Amino acid sequence: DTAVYLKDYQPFPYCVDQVELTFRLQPEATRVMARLHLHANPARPGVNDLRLDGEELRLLSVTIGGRAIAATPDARGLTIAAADLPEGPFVLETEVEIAPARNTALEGLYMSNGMYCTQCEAEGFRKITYYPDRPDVMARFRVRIEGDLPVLLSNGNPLGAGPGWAEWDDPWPKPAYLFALVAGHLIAHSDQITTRSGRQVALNIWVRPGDEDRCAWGMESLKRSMRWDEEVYGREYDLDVFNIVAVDDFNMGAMENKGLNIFNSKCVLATPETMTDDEFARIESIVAHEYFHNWTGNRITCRDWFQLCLKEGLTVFRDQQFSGDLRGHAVKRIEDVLALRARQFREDQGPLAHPVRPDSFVEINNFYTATVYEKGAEIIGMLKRLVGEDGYRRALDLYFDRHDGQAATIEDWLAVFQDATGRDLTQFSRWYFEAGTPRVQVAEDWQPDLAGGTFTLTLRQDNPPTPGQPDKGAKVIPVAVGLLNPNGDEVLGTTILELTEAEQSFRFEGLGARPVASVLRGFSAPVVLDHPVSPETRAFLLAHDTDPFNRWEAGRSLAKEVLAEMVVTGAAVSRPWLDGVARLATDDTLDPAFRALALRLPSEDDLAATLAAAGHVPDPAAIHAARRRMGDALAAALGAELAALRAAMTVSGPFSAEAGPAGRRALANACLALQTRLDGGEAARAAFAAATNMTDRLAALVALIDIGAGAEALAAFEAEWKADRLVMDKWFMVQVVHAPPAELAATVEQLTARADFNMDNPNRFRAVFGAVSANHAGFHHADGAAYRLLADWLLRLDGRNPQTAARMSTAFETWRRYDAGRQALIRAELSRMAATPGLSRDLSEMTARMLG
Ligand code: HT7
Ligand code: ZN
Repeated sequence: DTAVYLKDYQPFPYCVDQVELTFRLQPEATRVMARLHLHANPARPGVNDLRLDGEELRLLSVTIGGRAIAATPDARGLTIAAADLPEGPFVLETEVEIAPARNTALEGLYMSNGMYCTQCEAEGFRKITYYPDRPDVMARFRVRIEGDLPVLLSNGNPLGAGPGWAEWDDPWPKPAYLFALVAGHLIAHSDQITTRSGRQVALNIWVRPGDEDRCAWGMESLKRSMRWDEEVYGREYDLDVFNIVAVDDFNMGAMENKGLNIFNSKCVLATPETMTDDEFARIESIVAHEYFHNWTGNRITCRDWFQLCLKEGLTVFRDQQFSGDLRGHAVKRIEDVLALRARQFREDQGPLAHPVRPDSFVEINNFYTATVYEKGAEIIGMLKRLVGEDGYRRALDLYFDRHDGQAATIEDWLAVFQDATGRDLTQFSRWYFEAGTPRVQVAEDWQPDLAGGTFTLTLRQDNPPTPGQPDKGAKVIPVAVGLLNPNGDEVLGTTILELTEAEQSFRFEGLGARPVASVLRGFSAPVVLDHPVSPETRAFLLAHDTDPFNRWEAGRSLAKEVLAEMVVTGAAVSRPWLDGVARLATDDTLDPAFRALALRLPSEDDLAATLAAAGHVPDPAAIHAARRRMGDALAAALGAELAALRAAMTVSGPFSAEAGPAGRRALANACLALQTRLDGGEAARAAFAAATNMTDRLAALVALIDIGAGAEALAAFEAEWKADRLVMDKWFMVQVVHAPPAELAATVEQLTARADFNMDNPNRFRAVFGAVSANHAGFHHADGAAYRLLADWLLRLDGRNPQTAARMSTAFETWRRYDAGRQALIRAELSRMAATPGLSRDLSEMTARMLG
């Protein structure tokens, strides 16, 4: 399969003014009639054939202006020779047959539990009908659905409906990837909202009967998102109806189809009994994310798929702002940075590293990555920091004014910032075009003098080589800095230092005494900070930093240093860390959610990355053992305070998923996990039995599994929830993530042999195999059993759902970190997958890139 290159972009030679689609739904033989109103595109003059994308379609007829055309499709589409096309505007009609019931790839039109649904981003529409399936071809869609089902939905506003049919009209021109259709026996949880200009909008969450009591949180989240976008970005909704549908079989979280968002049921359905606080928060942010796409993605879309970060980076940035506004910015920032480091840094530092705006791909589905999404959002955060609140607002207003209705590029995006603020962004644009995580080294110098002393911070940046990009120039890196005096008072409030050269020094005068520097406050740039300071200074910042992110970060850095020392030299857990974290955890003046985060130990994968970056070969078993020792020491240090803390965090009254009570539960459950290491599971057993919500119940279950005492609780959990797919996914997942390393492969074999393990359901597959690699010591067990098992299952899945198989193959992306033995084992699995006949384009691109 050949690569597609950004440099080869050309506008499509034809414009589609209007599309009329008729669907006659049948599981094995759905008919799709398409009428396309076309005219030549003046932006691409000349004599041009008309090339339509189309895959896995049975072509029944093609006509132009009512006249039949003899056109023979190939495996990827249909070409109509220029000679067969009239001079002026013309109408092309096609009829095809497809089989949604046999579509296990969940791309195009497919069936999930008897319901028809679609997934067209990125290139799924070509599995529905012949069409120029590219985002810069925007057209108005009118859709007629015929089928023996009570609910028939598509994009836009309803035009009319009767028994067995419905028609929809979307007044907003859109690319085909935003097309959607849903048909089934569905029930709506309905509400409404009036936009600030007075438009009445009907809101529906459509679910399978029985799930209607799980929609209230999703609906609340939707209404909050709609209000927030009006208030913060001045963006209003633009149709009479906004539909959300929950689907059980779905490759990702959700999809922003115009006026008809489709959600993985896991990402929208929630009750306190079935979903944890983290899942409630996730639902809130995904509902917001998909809603925000209505402006950043739908009204303004991407010219081509290389520009994916234009909509995804911006929409992630917006959903992060929204969640911060609702739930508190400090805790949200820490959570976002944890996720960024766990997924994006890992990607950026390995063989799959790619620029936020890539310049080539084989399979675009492989580029829905943490780099495009999360690093894309970080770049916007840096832009905002550099141009300020007002500059950002002016730039965004200009973006919406200038590009509404268009398919835009990153150059357009940067131009609105330049035009709105006057700032030259030429050097800044490297963030989009160059891969890799910059490393910023910090050196301090203090010169006492009569004027009160001079403190100098010297910052040095290194931009490491990444695949295809050996040399890189200096980036613009906003480094937020604050200075504290020895009493912990701030002597310099947060100030942005702009690092634009390989090395720069910044001087601060008249401070009186040597200050303590708090560097990269708020994680002001997505870089690895190398700021060598003593454990005492870290402990000081953990106790006193006025920037909450850096206060947490001080504890985190200290924990990593201590853990690394424990792994490498077998040292004991250090006192400054234990005392500092214990003090923070018991400080009632602090937000419980923040305290819970301070108690969380660095993950084993994170530690492996840290050790590898420091030139060590990480030993997964030693890391696992050291981390357990560290948890035990923390439990012992807090001792009897754990029970008292839990009691103080009791939440009374009816369940609420808001940040306040969720934070209290988070701290209580962090304490329960530690307590369980001391009391043999007594408190956790009681907590499991008494729990009235899934957060507390799952926390108690995990605490018990972690000490090898989970059997009884697992059986009780299964007995209670065996009929509930979403809850049982958690039951599968916790057993794999928390399996003792040597038992991981056997645990997976036993779980996958069960009748309720269904590999065609991505949630269930991910519950088991996503958890395999999350169990770091088990996945990297020296016998290689887990590597083999995962590769076997990825190969099986690849034949049915290549997109999910390829995405999950990233479990292997860190393979070069490990010792020669493990490297050989993983290389063998990657090579075996790569050499498998009939491997999908998706998985073959991923294995090739990982093998380098
Ligand atoms: N824009 C969507 C990305 C997407 C997707 C979603 C579901 C299934 C397959 C998909 N391929 C691409 C989701 C989002 O970022 O909002
Ligand atoms: Zn998105």
